[in-house]
Amino acid sequence: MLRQLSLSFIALWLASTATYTVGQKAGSFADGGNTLVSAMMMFMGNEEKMYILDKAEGNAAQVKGHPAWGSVWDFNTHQVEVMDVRTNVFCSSGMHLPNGSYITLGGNGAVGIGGNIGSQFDPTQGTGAWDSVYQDFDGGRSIRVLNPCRSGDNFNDPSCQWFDDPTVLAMQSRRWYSTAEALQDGSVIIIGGFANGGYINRNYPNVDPQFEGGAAVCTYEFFPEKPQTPQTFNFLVQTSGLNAYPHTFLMPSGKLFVQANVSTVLWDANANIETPLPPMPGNVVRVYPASGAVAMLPLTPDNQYNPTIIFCGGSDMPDYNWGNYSWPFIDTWDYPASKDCQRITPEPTDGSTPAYEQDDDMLEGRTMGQFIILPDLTLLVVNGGLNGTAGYSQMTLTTPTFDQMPFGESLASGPVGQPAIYNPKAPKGSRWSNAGFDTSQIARLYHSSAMLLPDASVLIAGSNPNIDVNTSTVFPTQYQAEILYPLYFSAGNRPAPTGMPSKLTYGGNPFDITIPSSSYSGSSNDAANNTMITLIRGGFTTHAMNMGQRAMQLRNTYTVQSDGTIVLHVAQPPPNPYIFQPGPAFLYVVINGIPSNGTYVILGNGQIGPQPTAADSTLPDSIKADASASGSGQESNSSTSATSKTVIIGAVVGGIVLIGLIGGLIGFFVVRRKRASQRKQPSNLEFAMNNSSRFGPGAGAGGADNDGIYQRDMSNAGYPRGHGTGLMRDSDSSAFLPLKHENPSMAWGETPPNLNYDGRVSTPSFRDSEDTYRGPYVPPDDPSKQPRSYSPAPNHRF
Ligand SMILES: [Cu+2]
Repeated sequence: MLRQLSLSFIALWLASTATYTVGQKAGSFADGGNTLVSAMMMFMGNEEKMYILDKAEGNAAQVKGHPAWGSVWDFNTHQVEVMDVRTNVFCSSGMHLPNGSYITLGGNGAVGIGGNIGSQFDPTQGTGAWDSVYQDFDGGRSIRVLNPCRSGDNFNDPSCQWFDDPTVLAMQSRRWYSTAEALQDGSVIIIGGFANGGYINRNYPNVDPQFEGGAAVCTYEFFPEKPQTPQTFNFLVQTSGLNAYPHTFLMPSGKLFVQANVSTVLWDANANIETPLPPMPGNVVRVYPASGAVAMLPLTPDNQYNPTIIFCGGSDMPDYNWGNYSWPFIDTWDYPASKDCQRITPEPTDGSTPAYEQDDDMLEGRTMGQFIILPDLTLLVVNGGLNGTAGYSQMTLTTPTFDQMPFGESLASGPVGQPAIYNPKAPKGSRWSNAGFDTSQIARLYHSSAMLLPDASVLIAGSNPNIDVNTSTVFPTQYQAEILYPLYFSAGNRPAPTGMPSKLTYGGNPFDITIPSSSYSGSSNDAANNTMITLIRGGFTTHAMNMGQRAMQLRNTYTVQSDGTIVLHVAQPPPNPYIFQPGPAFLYVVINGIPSNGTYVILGNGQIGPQPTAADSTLPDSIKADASASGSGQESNSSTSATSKTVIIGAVVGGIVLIGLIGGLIGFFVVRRKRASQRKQPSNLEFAMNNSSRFGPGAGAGGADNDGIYQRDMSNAGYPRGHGTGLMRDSDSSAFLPLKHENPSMAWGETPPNLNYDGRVSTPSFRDSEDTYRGPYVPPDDPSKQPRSYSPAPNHRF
């Protein structure tokens, strides 16, 4: 009786504490919750928190008395909280730092209702300084810093919030649609963009490709700031117009592979020397707003860790059709997106000349398709549309009034709801498959995003091809997130490794990971042979890109014990930080194609600067057991029904008691990253695919290393512009804390600021800078094509 009582009590408690139930059916989409802001940008800050950013717009969710454009999503509970972001982060770039913090770079000027220029205009910047309704500040030069926190942290503490104050920390140039790429020392190069924007980065005819009257930014700079002023990157001049968000990847040599428009280059950014590579076959444009899916293929021992870049989809619209800052010159939504895929190995190890190689076509054309590298080293493509391009507009050259626009402001049509898998190791002709994937009913077009989750599922969110929040148009502002479960979720058990490290080094001593026999099935020797240890960095996602996304297979050998336990001997990453830049990633063990949950790790010493390296790990020989050893795990998920697998993930309502208890145990942490450096799972713990309890509240607390504060030291470096460089110090696992500017009068308060950009005081005599670089395009030979109802496009239009 007592037992019955307590069981029913437990059942009741479970029922009352379940925040949601999901079926983790392989290939399916499940509810991911409401992101409160439309997820234009996302990054996974640690094993718990996904940080989400939107443009400043009229979201219903409020923070500090204004619409929110930042939020944080909890992986365990799917609960979302708004976060205050001060500047307009609209179409910024972003990157991790070596200590696990993230920065977002640039954005747009302040806007108000309807995307109009903010109520306070800054003529020195030609854009809104602040808006009295949305209360956003100009984000054009912002460097926003976030130190990811965990559930046990106090999110009200400033160290868990966005640092966003360009009077303290800012880029040298305004940049919108810039690209960020991490360098081998953990610093970040920031490339290109618009000063003020539009559909594409040019006037037409394009007589001023370098400056476009002040709208184009064909330069690059660094974070932390270098003393030199931003230098011109000639490639951006050559690719003028279609050079926003240039696809950029650090190569093992230290050069950067950059692709924009239909051109490709290898670039030594230190010397600013370019080596041209072949043009893109078929003139397929891959950068925004063609927005092909682009990724670096996984780095593996088989390919000697030598990068190959893959480009899929985008658009082969002729050059004229792309139009200008104001709009495209054709009705893009009628133009089929490309299905073409090309690969290139920019630095062939055999000394051959780099060349694009035709790869298998995608199963359908996609613009705004996005590659997500999965832990099993296949590539998922999600989101996007069959036709058209990214961007949005209220007209085109050929559709001159908004009421004639068939898809509202969207310049794309035909959302593709079915994911597909690209297997880079499969023989040519068989690399693509969408078998087993459901089709989402949510259109994910412009300003959608996707990111790998620690449990190897994928969060898919966002979509808003609209100038402001619009929930009634054909492709509305989307707040509904989904979780996509890749096909390996059909497995009955997942590898449940113990001994996963929290830090990795460049070369040095190998480490052991233990796999209990209960977490796999079949022959132990075969399983050991069919094991990969993969390091996955999801990066910073926006605009169908994942800046910084990178995947690497670590070398390993194994010892199989007679009871089926597999001990993996794992090499550290190769001793070359150019191959996989320092910073955060998730470490997975993949057995027979089934990934474990990911463990959050930091590669490198956590500091910006030269990374310590040691000799490449030497591994012991593999030792097999006799043939009878086998795993005792379930072979496959006995039930694949979405409804029969009811899972309790997280426990928020009734679990508050539990969380409180954990909180009491771990104490009150203010500025701290807690990582389970010695996180160990009980060896008999089974991880069914639907078991996410590993990442339950406070999971990171055990064995937390209480590292020091990672902060900017403003006293140790020159500050030529009153902001910028600082030395990073201390360990990898603590907060990045930008210090306030020495002059407190320059810090921004809650009220409209006294804006002072490097001493340039606003004088309201300058006309709207729009007029200086943007006007209606009048084809010289056909005046009748002039749009009928042109009004200067505000700089936030796209
Ligand atoms: Cu955008």
